[in-house]
Amino acid sequence: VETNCGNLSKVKLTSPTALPNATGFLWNQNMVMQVNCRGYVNSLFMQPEPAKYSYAPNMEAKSFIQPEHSYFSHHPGRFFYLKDEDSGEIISLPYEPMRVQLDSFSFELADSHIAWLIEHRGLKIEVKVNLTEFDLVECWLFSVTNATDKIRNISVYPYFTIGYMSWMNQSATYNESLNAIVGDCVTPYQKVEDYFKHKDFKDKTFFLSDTKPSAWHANQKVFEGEGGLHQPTALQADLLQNVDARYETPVAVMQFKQKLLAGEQKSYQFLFGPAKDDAEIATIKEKYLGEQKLIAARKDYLAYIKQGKACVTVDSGNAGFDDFFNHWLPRQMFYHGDVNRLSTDPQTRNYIQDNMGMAFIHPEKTRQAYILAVSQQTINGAMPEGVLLYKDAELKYINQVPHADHGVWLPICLLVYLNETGDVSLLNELISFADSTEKQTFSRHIELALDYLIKATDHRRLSFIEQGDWCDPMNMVGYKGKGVSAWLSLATAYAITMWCDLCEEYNISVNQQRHEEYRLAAKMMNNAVNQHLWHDKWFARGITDEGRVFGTDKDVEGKIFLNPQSWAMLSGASSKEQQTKMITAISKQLITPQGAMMLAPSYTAMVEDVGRITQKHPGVSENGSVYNHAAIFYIYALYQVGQNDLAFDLLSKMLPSIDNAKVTGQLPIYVPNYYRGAYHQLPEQAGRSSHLFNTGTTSWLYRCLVEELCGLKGCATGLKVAPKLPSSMKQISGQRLFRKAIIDFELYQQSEVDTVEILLDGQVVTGNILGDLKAGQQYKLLVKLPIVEQ
Ligand code: CEZ
Repeated sequence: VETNCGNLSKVKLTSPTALPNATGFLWNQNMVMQVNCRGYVNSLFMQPEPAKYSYAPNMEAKSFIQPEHSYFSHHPGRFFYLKDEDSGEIISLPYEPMRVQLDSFSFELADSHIAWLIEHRGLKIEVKVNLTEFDLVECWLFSVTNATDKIRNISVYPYFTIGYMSWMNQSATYNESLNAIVGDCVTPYQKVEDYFKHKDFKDKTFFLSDTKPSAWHANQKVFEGEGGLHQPTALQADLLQNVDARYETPVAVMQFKQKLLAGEQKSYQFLFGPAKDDAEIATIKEKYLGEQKLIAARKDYLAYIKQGKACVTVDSGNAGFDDFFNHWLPRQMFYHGDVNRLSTDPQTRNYIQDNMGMAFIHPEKTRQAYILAVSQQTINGAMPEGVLLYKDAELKYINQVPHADHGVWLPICLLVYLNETGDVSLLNELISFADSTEKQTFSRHIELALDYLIKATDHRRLSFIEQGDWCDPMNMVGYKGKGVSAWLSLATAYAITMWCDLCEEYNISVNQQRHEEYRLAAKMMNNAVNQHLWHDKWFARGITDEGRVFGTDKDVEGKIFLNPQSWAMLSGASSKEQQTKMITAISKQLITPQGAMMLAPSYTAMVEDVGRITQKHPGVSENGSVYNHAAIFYIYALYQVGQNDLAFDLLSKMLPSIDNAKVTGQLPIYVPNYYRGAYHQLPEQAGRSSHLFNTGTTSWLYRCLVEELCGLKGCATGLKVAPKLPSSMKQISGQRLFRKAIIDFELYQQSEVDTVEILLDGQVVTGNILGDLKAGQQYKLLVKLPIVEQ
């Protein structure tokens, strides 16, 4: 694996077998594709619910993208068979399905395209794919150069999976006027009302080329024949037999017979995607087919991805670290904020946290999102399970399960928006409710959410958990209506405190008496957690419907959970002394080379008063993986209590890098939702990446970089300077965009100073707030920090 920094970052993998599951991803508002280094692809588009156009060979259940996705030989992919007509040798590119060892291989991930550079027996091949800014189409370019001094006769056969489209009706054939293979189907349904919903579906899959093929094939089984995908029977003939698929599984294969003179290059352009009808395919063809059009589309798509530039760039001297924070993390954060993980009903907590990240990129989007979220609150204060993003969207899957935590996120995440923008006008926006046209200010919406949370507590003032809190699958702790959550009680106390602090800091006019009551409520909840859930060295996770306290040393499995410890630090429930004990217990039981596990030991059998989480495989997802979302809460909490070295150490462990790629199996272009845990139970699998790039981690990780590590955090009166450099990082420089001012900064530890010294454009700053930064102006900030001893 290699990376190179600079304006256009690229990550390269030079073997198809070293990290066989390594992937990159491309997306736009309407589709996403995850591309595996060996040629497999997972892709979906929105119509407006997620749908497929390149299917697996069997009927798939609809679900979110799976962790540790498994690839198999007939897995959907985009492959190219290549026949040397002179020697008869056949290979497949980029690697699957034939798995022939290639002379050289490079899988390259850039901002807005994914490419392979391959050499084999004197042929140089480049395969490149990009998406467009809005349309539903993959743009592929396949170029082959004869690098020898002899004439070469070859056949190129793109093999694009259409797959098992439908049990009702499916077919595919070559359409001459479009110069495309077009698969067609009827999305299966049984209810008559679905007919009307499906009527306008894009039930066609097209594979279109700029070059007329010598022959084609659209029938997967016949193409493969007895040889299998490894050695397809159809490739034995001089020419493909132009075979349709009539209710057989469709595929898109074309053959291009080509003579290449010495040094000659030949390129083929292909367009692949879903469409409603031939007219739509023709429109896409008109828009994107042709060299100039492709170049223009690539440029626009790059410009779209570049909109994800965030507010900080850093130079720490560690190229991998810088590249990740300057490039890949903002890119991933932008994906979350801009397209909401391509869901039409994102879970409310995800929506709010993903949009917290957007405050570092396009805060006006955060503003809109937060207004939309509270407009779906009911007048009793309850926040919805998910936020519906279009008129006919419905709450589905996990959003039909009652979770008790949705009210805490807005008061917690709102501060980032205010800090980045200073825009207090948001708080006075008048917004209606899901079940009432009555309008209330944004502030009032937040307070109604807090009132609801405060009421949703038991006689001890602990928060009911219903069928889950932040932890989705902790569904049986309180399903009978009694069980309570330590984490949610702490999160509620934290949300209340954040809200009261924010109002004070930003001078928001409030009902004083109400705010005093809020402060008191937060204190009482913290006290209740201490009284009922502190167990000697750490906080328990909750009390079940049966009254059993769990997440303590008495348990054999699930003894200690990370979240209650982190959030006790945030909410102010824990004393210094307790914190020391918690940190020690976490270090002993939860820390692994990839970071902090979410709980330990992982459950190995169902616990009926805890729930579905205990049925997940040990070390996977919430059952004790290094679940990065939980790990970043801990890191953020450590920063709040001054544990800067420890925070940085764990943050470094979380970052995907070239060094840990062998263990994680992924490339350093996104932070995954988890690394396998159960470190002591299943050490062999520990550390493996989930390869899932959907995760609430991104915004918090970026927040830690900007507000904590660099300590360049907005506040009511300007930009607060309070870096938290660890002992191992003696300096960091970079550029911070803040309310449209540009600040070039250098932060370094220096033995001459024993207190922080701040210079702005050479002038000493008293206090640590840069008060009157002007939009459009560029500044030079120098911060000298006392040396932090190891
Ligand atoms: O989904 C995430 C949720 O999107 O799990 C987090 C939760 O806070 C996020 O909102 C922790 O539970 O079993 C399940 O239902 C899983 O919980 C998944 O839905 C989980 C996956 O990691 C999705 O990426």
